[in-house]
This record gives sequence, C-alpha cells and structure tokens, in this order.
Amino acid sequence: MSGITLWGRLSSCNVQKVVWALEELELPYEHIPVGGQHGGNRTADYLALNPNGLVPTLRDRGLVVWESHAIVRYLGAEFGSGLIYPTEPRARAPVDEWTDWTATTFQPAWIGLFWNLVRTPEAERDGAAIAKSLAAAVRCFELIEDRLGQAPYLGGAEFSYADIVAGVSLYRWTTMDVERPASPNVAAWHARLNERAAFRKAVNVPYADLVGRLAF
Ligand SMILES: N[C@@H](CCC(=O)N[C@@H](CS)C(=O)NCC(=O)O)C(=O)O
Repeated sequence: MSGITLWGRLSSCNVQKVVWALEELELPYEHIPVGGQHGGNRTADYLALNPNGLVPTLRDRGLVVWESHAIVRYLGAEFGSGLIYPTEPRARAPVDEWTDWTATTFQPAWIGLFWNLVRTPEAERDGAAIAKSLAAAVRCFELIEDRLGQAPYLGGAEFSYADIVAGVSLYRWTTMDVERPASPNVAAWHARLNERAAFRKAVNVPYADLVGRLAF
C-alpha cells in the first residue's frame, strides 16, 4: 500500500476540510467518491475502514484515519513541518482551542442552519427552527469577528488548520439566503482565504445537489 487515498463526497464540508489540507500541503492523493448519491459507506469493506460509516476516511501507507479533524491534524503533523499544525505547544494551544470549538459549537450551529434552511424541502421548513439556528450561527460568527479583530487567523498570526476546519463554512454561510450582520473582520478573513487555491478548490463547491435533500 503506498500513497494517500481519500474516501468521501466533495459536497461534504467534513471531506472539504481534508481536501483543503491535502491541497494546502501539496500532497498527491487518490480520491474515491463515497457517501451521499454515491453510496458505498455502509458496505462491509468501507465499514472495515471506518466503523462509523461516514465520510471522510483517509488511508496513508496502511494507516487508516477517520474523523475529519483527526485526519487534518494527522496530515499537518506528518507532512506539514509546522505549516498548518504548530509544533510548539504554546502556538498549538489556540489552534486546538478554535478547532475544538468548531467541532463542538460552531459547526453544529452553522450546519444546523444549513440543514433547516437548505437541506429541508421548502414545504417542510420550520421558521422557528431556522430562526433559532440562525441566531446560534450569528453568535458564533460574532465570536469569530472578535477573534479576527485581534489576529489575522483564528490560531493567531499564522494560517493553521483551525482556519481550515472553521473556514469550510464560508461559502455556504455567504450564499445562504439569510440576514447576516456586517462582519468586516470575517469578510477580510474570507477574502484572505479565497486567495488560496486550496480553499477555492475545496470549499467553493456549489451545493445544488443538496437542496431539499434530507436523505444523507
Ligand atoms: N464527525 C465526523 C462527521 C462526519 C459526517 O457527518 N459525515 C457526513 C457528511 S458531512 C456523512 O458521511 N454523511 C453520510 C453521507 O454523506 O452519505 C467528521 O468530522 O468526520
């Protein structure tokens, strides 16, 4: 077994984190579309790799890793030379902090909005649920806005994997049909990330195939 293989559909925000990291680190990889309309994530072969049955999954020279944040951290630690995952504990701490906050607080908020507003068929949409999830997402973006008033990137002075796991929200957040508060620091961060080819390739992915689709 040699080289890197990534399983997952490119419309998944969790897969997008891994694509962005791979592209950022200029690592060659084989991509196998799995999940969503492609299916394949409940087969015995796939479950042997990832017993959680979700995407993404990554294999590198025999090592299999699932959970998007663990994958991105692995890539940074193995191949990044400190580039997306700082090696020094005091530099690493804020990066891990914003990453864990993304996993536990920020992503559930903005993805909740995406599900309520975009993935739920129009006839089934619940205005109260949309308003609640929008308020939660706005609260999170206010935290990010404040943070980006202190530093250009979430982890501090340098781009890191914290920007990757949180930044996959930006295409959807800015294209969803909702009232967003003015957030100049978030807008400037988005513009900075958009200068990166890896961001554009991984994240600026139209999601028409997800509209009104709750099946996966
Ligand atoms: N915590 C997991 C969540 C993975 C997850 O929820 N994946 C979704 C796509 S974003 C999935 O596999 N859904 C089933 C499908 O796409 O068929 C991670 O970060 O990797």
